[in-house]
Amino acid sequence: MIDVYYWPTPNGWKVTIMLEECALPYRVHAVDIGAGDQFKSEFLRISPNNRMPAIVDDEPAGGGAPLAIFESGAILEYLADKTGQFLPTAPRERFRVLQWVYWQMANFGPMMGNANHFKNYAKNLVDDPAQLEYGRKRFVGEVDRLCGVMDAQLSAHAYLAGDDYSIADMVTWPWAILTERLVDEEAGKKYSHFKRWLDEVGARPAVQKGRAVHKEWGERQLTPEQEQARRELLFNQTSEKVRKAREEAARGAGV
Ligand SMILES: N[C@@H](CCC(=O)N[C@@H](CS)C(=O)NCC(=O)O)C(=O)O
Repeated sequence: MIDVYYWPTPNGWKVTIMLEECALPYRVHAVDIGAGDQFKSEFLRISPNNRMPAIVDDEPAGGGAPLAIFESGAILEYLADKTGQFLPTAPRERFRVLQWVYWQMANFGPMMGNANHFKNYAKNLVDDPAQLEYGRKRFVGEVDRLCGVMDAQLSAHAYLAGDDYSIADMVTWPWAILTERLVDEEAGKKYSHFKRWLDEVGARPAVQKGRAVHKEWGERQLTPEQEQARRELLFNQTSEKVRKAREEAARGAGV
């Protein structure tokens, strides 16, 4: 059985989508990142970077003790190798997929996160919204560039890594579906191949199932005080703040 440490966000959906695609049995554990669960010591033993998703496989590929893995890209690569699906073994084909997985992990995901932060979140966190203009322009611009890169690739290929659906699509789609809502409402109109791919991948039953896992956790209405506490917790995480949050979580105080 695979234990999944999860909250319904794009990085979380990558893992549930892959598990659904592979029809692997799994058990979901909530990591409420707005309430500080990512700082609990039992979670940090699995995911030392205080980020979800993470998994623990108690019947790991290769045998032995239960295996814990954090970082969504590594998790999908592991599950692909374990099941022999969605990531070829021959070097040429394998790296055709992995280069797009790393592209997402190092580029599209972080740039989407930063663009969303500067465009939608940060205005409530600074005294002078004009301070945000440089960051907004830089990261919204990067998302636009990356959508163009994807669109060019998808104009020549059915999927990101070529003719076959792979873990590269699974790590990218959960962020890509948010582009219009969070960053650029024209993205679907500007990038027709990107839009075609978004719709095709989104029509897969496993993708729909994976994305729907505990959707209700993300839809809870927070009071303004809870929302303020969530922002305090999630943004400006210096090593000192993380140390304090760990201590509070260890005392069971919540954050
Ligand atoms: N590169 C990591 C990113 C994970 C990540 O940023 N997770 C966010 C939620 S989407 C999180 O756990 N945030 C908790 C926090 O910021 O303290 C991955 O893909 O697994």
